Amino acid sequence: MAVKFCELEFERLKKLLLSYEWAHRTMLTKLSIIHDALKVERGAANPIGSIAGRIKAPESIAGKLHKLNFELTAESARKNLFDIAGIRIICSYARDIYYLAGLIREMPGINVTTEKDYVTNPKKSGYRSYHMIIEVGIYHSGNIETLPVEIQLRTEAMNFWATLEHQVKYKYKDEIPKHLSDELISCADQIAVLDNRMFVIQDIVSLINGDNEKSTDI
Ligand code: 0O2
Repeated sequence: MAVKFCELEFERLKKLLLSYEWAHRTMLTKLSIIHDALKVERGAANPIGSIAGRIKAPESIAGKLHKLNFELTAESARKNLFDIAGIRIICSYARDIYYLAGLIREMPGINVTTEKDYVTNPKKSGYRSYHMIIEVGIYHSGNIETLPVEIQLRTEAMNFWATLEHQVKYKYKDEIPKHLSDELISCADQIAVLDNRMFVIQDIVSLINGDNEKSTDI
C-alpha cells in the first residue's frame, strides 16, 4: 500500500513545496539564459539539447522517505531529500556534460554542495548521469531561504536508457530479473561506446567546417 503524509504534515509539505517551486524557477531561469547565450555563441554546436524540470510529487516524497526509513514529515523531507526540486539537462555529447558542469560551478549566486560523476563511474545498474546538488537563495516574506536543487546532466542516449530502466524497475518493484538487468547493463555499456564515437564524428565535421571552436573545452 502507498504510504502517505498525515493531514497536518501534508499541509506543511504543501507550504514547503511552494518555496521549492520558487527555487526551482529561479534556477531554470538562470539555466535558460545560459542556454540562449550558447545558442548565439555556438549555433549548431550548442552543448545543451534541452532543459526540463519537475517538483517531486508528495506521494513520491513520501515513498522515498519511507524507503530510506525517514520520518514522514515535511521537516524530514527538507532535511533528508535533495532532489525535491530537480532539473535535467540533456547534453548533445557526453563530454559536454563536463563543460556544462564547469559553467554551473562558476554561476554567480549559487553554491554547489555535492557532485556525483556517474558518467565516469556508472552505478552497478549501468546508470550514467552527472548529478549536482546546488543551493539557491530565494527572497520572500522578508527572509532569504536557501534550498537545494538537483541537476542531472546526461546525453539523450543516457536519458533513453534511464527512462527505460526506471520503467522496468517500477514494473518489477525494484526486483529486476537477472537476465533483464544483465541486458540493461550491456545496453548501457554499448550506449557509452556510441556516445564516445558520436563526438569523434562531430569533431571531424567541425574540422571540415573550419570551426575554430570545439563544442567543449574540458
Ligand atoms: P525520480 O522519479 O527520478 O525523481 P546516492 O545513490 O544516494 O548516493 P544519488 O544517486 O544522487 O545518490 O541519489 P538518488 O536519490 O539515489 O537518485 C536521485 C535521482 O537520480 C533518482 O530520483 C533518479 O532520477 C536518478 N537515479 C539514480 N540512480 C538511478 C538508477 O539506477 N536508475 C535510474 N533510472 N535513475 C536513477 P528518484 O528518487 O529515483 O525518482
